[in-house]
Amino acid sequence: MKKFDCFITLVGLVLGLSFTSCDTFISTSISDDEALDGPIATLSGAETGRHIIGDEEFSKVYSISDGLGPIFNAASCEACHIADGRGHAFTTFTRFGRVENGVFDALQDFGGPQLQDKSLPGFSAEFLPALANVHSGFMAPAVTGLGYVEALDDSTLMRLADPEDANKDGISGRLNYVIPPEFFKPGSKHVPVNGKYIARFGRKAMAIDLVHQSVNAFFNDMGISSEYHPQDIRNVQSSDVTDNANDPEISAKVVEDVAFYLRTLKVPPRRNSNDADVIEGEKAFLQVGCGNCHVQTLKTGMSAIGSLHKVEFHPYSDFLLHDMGSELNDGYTEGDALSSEWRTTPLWGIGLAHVSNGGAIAFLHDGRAKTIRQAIDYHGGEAADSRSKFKALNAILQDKILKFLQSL
Ligand code: HEC
Ligand code: HEC
Ligand SMILES: [Ca+2]
Ligand SMILES: [Ca+2]
Ligand SMILES: [Ca+2]
Repeated sequence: MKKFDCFITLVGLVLGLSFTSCDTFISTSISDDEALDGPIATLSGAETGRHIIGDEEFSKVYSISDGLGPIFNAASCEACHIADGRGHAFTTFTRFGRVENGVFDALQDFGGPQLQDKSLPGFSAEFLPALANVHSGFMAPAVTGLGYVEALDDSTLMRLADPEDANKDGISGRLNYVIPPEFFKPGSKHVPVNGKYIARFGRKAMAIDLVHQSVNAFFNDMGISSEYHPQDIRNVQSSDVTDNANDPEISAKVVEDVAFYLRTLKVPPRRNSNDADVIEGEKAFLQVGCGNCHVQTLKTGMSAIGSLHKVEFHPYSDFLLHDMGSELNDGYTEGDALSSEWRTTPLWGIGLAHVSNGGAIAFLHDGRAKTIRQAIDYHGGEAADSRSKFKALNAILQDKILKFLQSL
């Protein structure tokens, strides 16, 4: 994506937010070794071609006649996943629900769980219903390297999980098993348990694969029905009907091309990995236990894409749910995840956050942390011990850990 596309995306983003150009968010000169977007270098010609087609779909700004809305959060994927990087405070959306006697209700009859707070002219947007007593902000995560994550075998994730903390290191790590959508096609890497499948995408790990995630994103974030999800969105809080665009608004191929684009995005390029401070910083990172969740190296299983077939990669995540303690417990939840549980955010690319965010970088699921140090401060629950150990280090070693993270 070029800066020009980004400008269009932001202008198209939301009626009312057109005052700004992409320069606010993307530094003016991004060299290739700093860019988050771009295909895996070793793709075949045909794969690269399809990646480019998917890229166009990912940045396409949907209009009324394309089927946008009638309620939505933004008009393109790229509006939130700017330059394939992390999102922004102003594209963060809200999900809500109600907790009563300890039981969570996603309030589906009242527009839950996702608040589509924008609408086409002539339609009403959703509001947070009075019944909702819990809500969480969701900021878009970076989408780099996701094909490697998708290519992990379920058995790898199952091996990492330790729900009962059998090894007594204070860290459990759980999987979210979800009922698959009708269109889900299980492959050999998937191991169903009682008809449910391990989900690995999303901040609470609710999507099984990239098609699943993309179908949900088109529908919930943009109000776009697809051959995978032919029924369009409508505001159930009102008597509004759905939009005038014929359903399905996009074909299965568009969804698959977008998923293919995500699948074939390169991993964020590392910088300064031979720097002595960075090397020492990583040692200290592992010593204080960050690496127990932010796992350095994983290996993919079988993949139809040669570049993703049985290769090692370094996401600095185990893609499991962890209890992060009371400060990160918003009361809101999804699937089997507890409200205090979040999926370990991969740390690859974190040092390139400025590329997609400009000066105002935000961390954690809702962007509440403005610096990496603040993000660490919010770690509690299973990560409390690791955070204490980090804070007990002298300032020089702490800085080396931060320098290491900046190299990712
Ligand atoms: C309004 C902002 C917004 C729009 C538009 C949007 N996303 Fe997202 N995206 C998010 C947020 C927030 C999350 C985290 C959601 C969650 O945890 O369930 C997310 C998560 C994802 C993930 C999972 C990443 C991971 O690490 O697990 C993928 C993949 C993704 N989006 C793809 C897309 C695609 C494809 C589109 C367009 C069809 C799209 N998104 C549109 C905000 C957005
Ligand atoms: C028990 C597992 C666990 C341990 C141990 C852990 N983390 Fe995390 N980390 C997480 C989870 C889960 C999140 C996402 C929390 C959220 O979004 O609310 C996260 C988020 C982060 C983020 C924010 C990433 C982003 O892009 O928003 C940073 C930075 C981070 N961790 C660094 C560290 C460091 C440094 C250590 C060691 C001092 C550490 N973590 C130890 C689980 C862990
Ligand atoms: Ca629509
Ligand atoms: Ca809604
Ligand atoms: Ca429609």
